[in-house]
Amino acid sequence: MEDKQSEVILIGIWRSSYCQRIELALKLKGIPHKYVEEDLSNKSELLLHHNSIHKKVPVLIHNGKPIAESLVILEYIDEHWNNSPKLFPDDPYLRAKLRFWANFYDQKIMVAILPIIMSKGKQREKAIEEMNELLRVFIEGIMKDFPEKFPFDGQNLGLLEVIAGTNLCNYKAFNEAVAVAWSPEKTPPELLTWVNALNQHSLIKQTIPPHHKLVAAIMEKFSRFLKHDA
Ligand SMILES: N[C@@H](CCC(=O)N[C@@H](CS)C(=O)NCC(=O)O)C(=O)O
Repeated sequence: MEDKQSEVILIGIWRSSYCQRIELALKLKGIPHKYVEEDLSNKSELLLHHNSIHKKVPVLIHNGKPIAESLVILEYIDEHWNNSPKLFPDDPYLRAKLRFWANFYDQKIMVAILPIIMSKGKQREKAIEEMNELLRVFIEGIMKDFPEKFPFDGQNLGLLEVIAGTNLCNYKAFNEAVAVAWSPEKTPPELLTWVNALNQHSLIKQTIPPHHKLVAAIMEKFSRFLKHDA
């Protein structure tokens, strides 16, 4: 049981899906918390002090103790508040599989958007193809490893739904701001069905930013690369 003195602070930036995944996990578990919006162009003492190694958001501060790196934070949340909806299954093998696909998502898919944004012409086409291929590998892999999760019941969000939901549910904003970063027709249909169902989840709806606000933020952040697309 949580003690009355428990204090949870999330340092984040609103437009980051690394931060939205933590926000979503806290909401899912019903964990009261304070949210502090960071200014990455002028990093606060709070951030520099609590994540002196990477100096990145998100950072979760629980009773004064900082935890950095979103996947580490999600695991901490699930272990500390272990009585409410679980992000991880109990079975060690399934937990290992889940960590594998979560790492794949972060190490491959989360970073595959930058080569699309920063290139043009044939290079961009190639980067888009690579993104579609990574998404194909991801959806086919998780359908094989977690067949009981498909079709998605629209209710139970586990680790992968939290990670991919807060990222892929924003795909229309990326497509509008950047280029066609993900072409659903070029990936297995189950991926779009899954993402559309995730998009209907009330807590995901509450957590991801409004489409137009996100389009504007992406265009502003990457304006020097996107100018040549106009
Ligand atoms: N691996 C990190 C990535 C977090 C990350 O890249 N955060 C970005 C915002 S989306 C950041 O704080 N960037 C600041 C910087 O690079 O100086 C995680 O999972 O938490």
